[in-house]
Amino acid sequence: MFFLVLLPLIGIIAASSSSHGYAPVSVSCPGGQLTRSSLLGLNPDEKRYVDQRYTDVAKPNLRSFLAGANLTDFDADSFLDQANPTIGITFSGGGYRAQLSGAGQYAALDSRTNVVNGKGLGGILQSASYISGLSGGSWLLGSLVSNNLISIDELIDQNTLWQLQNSLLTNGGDIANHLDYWNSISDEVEGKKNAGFDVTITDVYSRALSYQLLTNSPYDGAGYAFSSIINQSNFQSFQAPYPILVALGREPGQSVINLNSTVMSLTPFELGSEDPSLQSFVQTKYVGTQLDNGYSNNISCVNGFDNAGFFMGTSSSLFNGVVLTLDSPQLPPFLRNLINTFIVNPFERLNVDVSHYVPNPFYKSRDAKNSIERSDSLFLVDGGEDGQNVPLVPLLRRNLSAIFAFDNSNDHLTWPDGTSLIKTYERQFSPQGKGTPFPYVPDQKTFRNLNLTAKPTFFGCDAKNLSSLTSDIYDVPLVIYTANRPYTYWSNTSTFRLEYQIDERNNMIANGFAATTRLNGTLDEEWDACVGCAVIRREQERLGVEQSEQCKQCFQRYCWDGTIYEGEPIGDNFDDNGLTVAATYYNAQNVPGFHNTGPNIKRDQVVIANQQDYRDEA
Ligand SMILES: *[C@@H]1O[C@H](CO)[C@@H](O)[C@H](O)[C@H]1NC(C)=O
Ligand SMILES: *[C@@H]1O[C@H](CO)[C@@H](O)[C@H](O)[C@H]1NC(C)=O
Ligand SMILES: *[C@@H]1O[C@H](CO)[C@@H](O)[C@H](O)[C@H]1NC(C)=O
Ligand SMILES: *[C@@H]1O[C@H](CO)[C@@H](O)[C@H](O)[C@H]1NC(C)=O
Ligand SMILES: *[C@@H]1O[C@H](CO)[C@@H](O)[C@H](O)[C@H]1NC(C)=O
Ligand SMILES: *[C@@H]1O[C@H](CO)[C@@H](O)[C@H](O)[C@H]1NC(C)=O
Ligand SMILES: *[C@@H]1O[C@H](CO)[C@@H](O)[C@H](O)[C@H]1NC(C)=O
Ligand SMILES: *[C@@H]1O[C@H](CO)[C@@H](O)[C@H](O)[C@H]1NC(C)=O
Ligand SMILES: CC(=O)N[C@H]1CO[C@H](CO)[C@@H](O)[C@@H]1O
Repeated sequence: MFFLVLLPLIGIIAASSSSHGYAPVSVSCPGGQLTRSSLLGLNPDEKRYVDQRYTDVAKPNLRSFLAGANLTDFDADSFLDQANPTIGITFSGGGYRAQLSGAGQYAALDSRTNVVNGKGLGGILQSASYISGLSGGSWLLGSLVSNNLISIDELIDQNTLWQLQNSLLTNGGDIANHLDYWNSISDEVEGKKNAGFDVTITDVYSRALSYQLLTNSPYDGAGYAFSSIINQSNFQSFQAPYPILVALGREPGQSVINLNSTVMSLTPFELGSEDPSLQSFVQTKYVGTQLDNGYSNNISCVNGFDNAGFFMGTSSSLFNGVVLTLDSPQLPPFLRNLINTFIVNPFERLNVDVSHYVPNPFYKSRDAKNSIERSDSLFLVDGGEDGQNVPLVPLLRRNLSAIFAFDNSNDHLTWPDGTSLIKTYERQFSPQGKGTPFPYVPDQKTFRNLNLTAKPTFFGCDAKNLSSLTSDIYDVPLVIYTANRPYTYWSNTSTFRLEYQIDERNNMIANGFAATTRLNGTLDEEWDACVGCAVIRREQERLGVEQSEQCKQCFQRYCWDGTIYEGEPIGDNFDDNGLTVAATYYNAQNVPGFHNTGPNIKRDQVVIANQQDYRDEA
């Protein structure tokens, strides 16, 4: 028995020394079934984490947010003694545009952000139970949680992560001058192959991504497992919302739309889907292990397949294609051959975005109920490919009171027009969407012409009006929708832009901050109170508590009231509601709150006022 355990270990040690730990390794199996049915409810480890976080961290932070939000005729303490409002935050895809806009949106919700002048929504991040992201949003979320939930201020100050002036592909130069970089990537991917695993373009691309997103860990995260984030101090002390990266199940040669997609959640504890096409989860740490009905019939199991960069690469696999532009004689032969396979083989080329999870953890030789369980391979693709570019579905399955939905999609001239929300709204009526009730939303024309992307908009403001969607109306979240919008910068940069100078990066972040804070609170000084009204709304309704006059007025300003726009298209109205004309960014130092420009500006760009000062005033 001893002998049997040692044999695989020897192979592994050889593989990992050349692959910097990117190759999965053999470990002894924990025993028992490593998969579980989602019909039994939430993963018990997740539930323990989220419950304890709620009591120790989220609720106390919500208490102080509400106490500081200047809500009139509302006693936060006595309300929270009887109610438990819960919050989710979700970030759309859209490449670096989404990552950077999302970073500003995240900073606006983070109480650690040093707000120099004015108001943010600091404390919402600390009050949230869940946070999800897909594609470019998964780069944001995956990078932050893999770095112990670093704040954006600190990330900018450290100056090691997100050095986007170095292109994703070349790491800041041409291939010939960066052979070390390419040799490392090649060795790492080859190491995984030598350990017996399928490798695809996702592996190459994931490693390249990691040199931007996981720079702080040895070999840029080559050995960093997504399951290991629970060992970080922030998770150990329940400071982090529970993170969910989103990808989709899709077999090569197939296509997905919102109505038939399998939405997969990639979390620190488990990976899988509640959707009827799977209804199963596997322990993240053991992905890569050969399983039959969740059992290993080998004494050794696999760890390390769940590389954090590989998970982010899976969620954003639409970008795999950019690697094909690298066909260069200077690349290491292993890499050149791998890339070449995808260039010359038309089928592979068409499916270049497919990430291989082989062996399929959900495989069942007996009693397979669906095509995923019948297949020996699991194929995952970019979470946005079904048009649901804001990863709401996993949050909808968790009955939150309010969800902050940040949409940095490219729907129209690289601005969002509500398409993602519409897809999620429609999906609830399909068999796959059962159990994901989502409030009514209008069509794209209404989003654009009634200014629903021009400022934050609330959907599902009145639970009673949701009764034709579900009988559990208080379990449907109120959605606080914030679309990318030019407040201080033309933030509609191309999805496939792979390089940003540091000042451009910071301007994108600052604009995301402005979009989330109503431009430093200048467009509505009651904005934080209105957000408070939205967060408490469902629990007030559940308890039959009347809204205050202030909250009613907030809802008149921010709720979509059911109107559908029937007139001629007006356009984007970038100057509406007094919102900044983006041209002012050229004069960014004159924009309220932005002490911008010049090479040395870091902190002040992102943040606007000393939140503590503001809190003390309140
Ligand atoms: C058990 O796992 C080891 C290491 O992964 C592998 O080499 C071996 O083939 C497996 N044995 C069986 C019976 O699957
Ligand atoms: C967390 O750390 C402990 C102690 O180092 C280790 O045994 C465990 O495997 C780690 N857990 C994960 C999921 O990485
Ligand atoms: C999903 O629907 C699309 C559009 O109807 C179709 O092309 C595709 O084959 C379907 N995929 C699956 C997996 O059913
Ligand atoms: C969410 O609510 C539905 C309907 O009330 C319930 O069936 C389900 O178990 C709840 N899920 C969670 C995670 O609380
Ligand atoms: C950005 O938005 C402006 C205004 O709608 C538009 O003119 C421009 O073409 C957009 N840029 C991109 C890259 O789509
Ligand atoms: C209220 O419900 C109706 C359907 O019963 C729907 O058409 C309308 O859009 C909803 N209004 C709002 C504001 O969600
Ligand atoms: C949308 O904004 C434009 C431009 O400011 C304004 O003219 C129009 O009245 C607004 N529409 C609504 C419904 O508020
Ligand atoms: C709090 O709200 C009141 C009434 O809306 C307003 O007069 C006051 O200036 C606000 N205080 C702060 C600190 O925003
Ligand atoms: C620089 C600047 O204009 N900051 C403003 C941000 O918002 C607060 C509150 O609305 C103002 O007091 C600051 O002057």
